[in-house]
Amino acid sequence: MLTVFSEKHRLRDARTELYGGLLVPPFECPVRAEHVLQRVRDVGLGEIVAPADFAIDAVTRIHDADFIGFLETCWDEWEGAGFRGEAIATCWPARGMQQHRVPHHIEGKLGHYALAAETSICNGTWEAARASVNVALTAQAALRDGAKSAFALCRPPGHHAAADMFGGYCFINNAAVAVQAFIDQGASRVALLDVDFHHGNGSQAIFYDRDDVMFLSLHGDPREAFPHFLGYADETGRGAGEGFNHNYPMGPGTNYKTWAAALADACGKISNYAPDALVISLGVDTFERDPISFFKLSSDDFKRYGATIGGLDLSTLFIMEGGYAVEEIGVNAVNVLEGFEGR
Ligand code: SS9
Ligand code: ZN
Repeated sequence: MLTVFSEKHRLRDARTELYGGLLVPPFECPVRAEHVLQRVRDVGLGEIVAPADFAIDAVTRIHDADFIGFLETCWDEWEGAGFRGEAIATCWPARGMQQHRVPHHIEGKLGHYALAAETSICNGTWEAARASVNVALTAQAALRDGAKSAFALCRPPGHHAAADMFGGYCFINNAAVAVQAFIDQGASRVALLDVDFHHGNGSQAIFYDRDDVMFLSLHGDPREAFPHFLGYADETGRGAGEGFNHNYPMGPGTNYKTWAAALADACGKISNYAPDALVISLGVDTFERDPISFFKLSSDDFKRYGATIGGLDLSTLFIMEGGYAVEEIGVNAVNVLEGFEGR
């Protein structure tokens, strides 16, 4: 399987994450991608290529242009305002306040466009996010050109990013942009399966009204886990999209047996939908030793479920999302790909 990787991911190297009331080194850090790349090399998964440059149009098919403009200029505006730390949102349009007017001051803009406060914006964030979506689009183009599968080693991740919101370590929704590329190239139906520990709130929101994209997510119950305010089982889609959104929230301590039963159900729905392409939001923070999550999958379980996904026999694009046990992230992510290939 082809892997697409950009060195530019390193430009996303924030010093701070607001966690438990402390500013700590971010869980979402550059060494994550290096470990995955090393494992791809070690097992000889296949060719590794750098991304092509894509026009921003592919991104604005999914994201609002004003939001993209904000991401581009946020760091300069923040520095220009005289702040000394990294850019962190501290106030929001909460209940009863104006939701739609975008303030001029960077502090107000941050509150408007942020869905959470853990994700600091720093110099280089925009360039890395731009490179990350180019990685996804390059891998997508390989499928368009006939490849059966490809691995987009994206960093920063994307599934929490909505049309006009960043947060949960995500800025541009790489998977959603890739899904839209398939549709724009003529696909009638695309399935987006999110196996990251966290609910893919951004992806769900983006496709919630649509029947040409089925979104399915297996994740920590939002009553107990980030993003806390979306990801319930009764969120099934709206309008034309009714019946095309499927959430599988699961509680603390969920083991492989329970998780795999949810995956089997999701695969049944995907199979019935008969999509032209399958996109996987591949987060491996379901791992038993992940520092911020509560599922109990072992490294071997990743290989097992890769085989289940391979059994669907669909054109499949893997997009890297989360996974914070950095020592094991390479083995776990590549186990899914090897399982998929029947190795
Ligand atoms: C955990 C706080 C989680 C954000 C997590 C984003 C994961 C992206 N107690 N904060 S895959
Ligand atoms: Zn996650």
